[in-house]
Amino acid sequence: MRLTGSFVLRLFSGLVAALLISAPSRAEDGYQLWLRYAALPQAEAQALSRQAGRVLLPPEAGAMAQAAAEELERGIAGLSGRKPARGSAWQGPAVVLALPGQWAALQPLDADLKALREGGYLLRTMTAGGQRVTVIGAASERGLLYGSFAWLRALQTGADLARLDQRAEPKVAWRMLNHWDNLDRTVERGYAGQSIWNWWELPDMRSTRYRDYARANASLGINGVVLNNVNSKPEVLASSWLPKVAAIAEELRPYGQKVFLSVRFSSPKELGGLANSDPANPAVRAWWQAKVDEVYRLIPDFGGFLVKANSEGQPGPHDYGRSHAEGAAPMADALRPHGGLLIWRAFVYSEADATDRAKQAYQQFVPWDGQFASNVVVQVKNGAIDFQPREPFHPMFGAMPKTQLGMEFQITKEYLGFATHLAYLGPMYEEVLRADTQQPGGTGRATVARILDGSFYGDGRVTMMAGVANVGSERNWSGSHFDQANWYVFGRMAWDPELKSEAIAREWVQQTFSAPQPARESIVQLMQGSREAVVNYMTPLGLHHLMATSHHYGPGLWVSELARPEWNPVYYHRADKGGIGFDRSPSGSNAVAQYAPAVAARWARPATTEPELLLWFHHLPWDYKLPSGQALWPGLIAQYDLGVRQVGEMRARWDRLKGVIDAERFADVAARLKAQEREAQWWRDASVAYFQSVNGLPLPAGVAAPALKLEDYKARHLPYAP
Ligand code: GCV
Repeated sequence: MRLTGSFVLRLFSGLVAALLISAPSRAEDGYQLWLRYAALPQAEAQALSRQAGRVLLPPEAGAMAQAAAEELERGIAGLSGRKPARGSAWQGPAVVLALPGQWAALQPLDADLKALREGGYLLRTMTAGGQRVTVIGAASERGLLYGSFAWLRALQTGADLARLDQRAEPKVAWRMLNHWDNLDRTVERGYAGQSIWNWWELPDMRSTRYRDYARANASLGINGVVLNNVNSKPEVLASSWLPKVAAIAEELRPYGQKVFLSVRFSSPKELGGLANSDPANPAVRAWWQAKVDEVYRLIPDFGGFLVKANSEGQPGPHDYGRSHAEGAAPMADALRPHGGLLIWRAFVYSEADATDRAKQAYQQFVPWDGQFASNVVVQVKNGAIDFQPREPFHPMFGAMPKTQLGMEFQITKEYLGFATHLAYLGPMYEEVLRADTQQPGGTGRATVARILDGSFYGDGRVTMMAGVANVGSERNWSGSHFDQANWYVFGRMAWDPELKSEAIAREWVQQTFSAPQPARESIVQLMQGSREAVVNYMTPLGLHHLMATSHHYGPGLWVSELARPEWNPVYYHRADKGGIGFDRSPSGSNAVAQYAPAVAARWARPATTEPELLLWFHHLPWDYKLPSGQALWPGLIAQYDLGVRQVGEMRARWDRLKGVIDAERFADVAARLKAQEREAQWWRDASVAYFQSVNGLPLPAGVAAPALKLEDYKARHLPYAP
């Protein structure tokens, strides 16, 4: 037999492919996130390499299309075992990256492609120009990037590739991560090691993690990254610092992400040496303009600023007797000519104001509806207190129809057990997004999701959803493997706030674990119940902010001596001999009045308030009858016990996956669940012991006494908690 060169080549690549497909999977340390591209079963892998043997992109493709093609190559190689060839000639089965007018054979698609919104894409398997091709089409290169990731996701989540026909567009314009990363590389509320940004070594040294981080973000459609902590330092705007920012911008740019900076309101005075930072001072306005111009000279596609003002000791316009809208104006005006965005946070409460903290942001912002400039988005936390395991939706949503409001979720779990406890936040985000504010001013249902994506108002406003990042320099990025799912679900819901958390969990699991279907489904169920378990063992029935001082890890229900009333858990639970809960009904702080009338009426009465929010809105006697028929005291303990049991069930579920999940990740998750079970019991016991010390009631029959005395729980301190 004569061996021709091409025969040898085919034999060789066939062998390599077979080896790749049958090779044991590499060690699973979590670095690859959901972009593992683990080998498909053999038949599917072969079908894929037949269908996707080539990736076609036009020769003049720019950086984002190149990044898309590289990802396709990486993904196809991993999934099928064979790296596709790159080309621009129309021949053979191929995956084609297509913009309008680029491929003669795809001309009939041009109108559809042009109609896609920025970032939108179309995935279609079809015959064109005599070839069977998979088209990833868009109106711009950004859509090609997102479409490529979406196609790779479809490959791994059971889509019928032979008949693929999907079209998707982002519903929210700005899908952002907010890093609370400090310039010294510490991270406020970060549980995944040091900051990913190695500021000291920038701009010269650039970690390869920057690109991998950008790839992960792009796979979700995230298009904006605030690099630094909202508790900002003026130095971030120093001329000597900006080249570092520019270097990161360069790394993220091919993956479609713009960089933003958190800036300190008092920068004109502190960095610029001006007499003050009063927004009405013409010198202050000029300073902001000059600084912004300087930033854009270095970073022409710079995104804009994020500002925390007059909150928790940060300077702000109130220092000069001005409103937030007045305070925002100089920065907004400076950014506008460059197309920059100013994101102004509504997380404000004052040390000098005795009003219920839950009411303060609304009071400071709603009267100024319509006063913010067109390039300002007011960023509102999901609830009116602070990223609690459960909060009712923030009353500002729907209450400022003439202002662009954006969402701020927290991905890092400051109040939900850090990276130690497993809590999938999808159900929490979904609960908030689907809440119906019942506010007027638009058409259709006024859900938080529709207010955020602008469809309720239908006026083309700027829309935005931000998540406080949980990314750090730990090998697995998020501190724990399951916390990756929170980054993932945030990004997917920012793309489309109406997606369902369970479906997102399912697709994350499919990409993250190579396990048989029943095992994967078991993980999905574990995830879906996990946040409710945390609510039950930490803050059931609408209780909130009962965590230990400053680090917020573990119970601190008894804390009452901190300088500001609203820093103390006793401020929130208000437990005494007579009852428990914060009365926000008309007989109390009347925070309910900040909601639309129908919602306010529902939450004004205990009988019509959902049990999950009962003690958020009402102070009730210990013998108050819950809808379950139980009195409040035994009912509350039952919730704590349920939470502990739920974690036990999560742990047992995980333990059954031994041998099915790769050993490295199995062991890490198992260790965390063990700690979580112990700490759920700690929460339950400390809470029961404390409340019993206040109400003097006996434990209901059959209820286990706390393991230790209240004093022992009080004595437990965690001086080095992150
Ligand atoms: C960045 C909470 C956190 C703070 C955080 C603040 C904010 O209070 O505990 O660490 O500061 O929220 O969102 O500004």
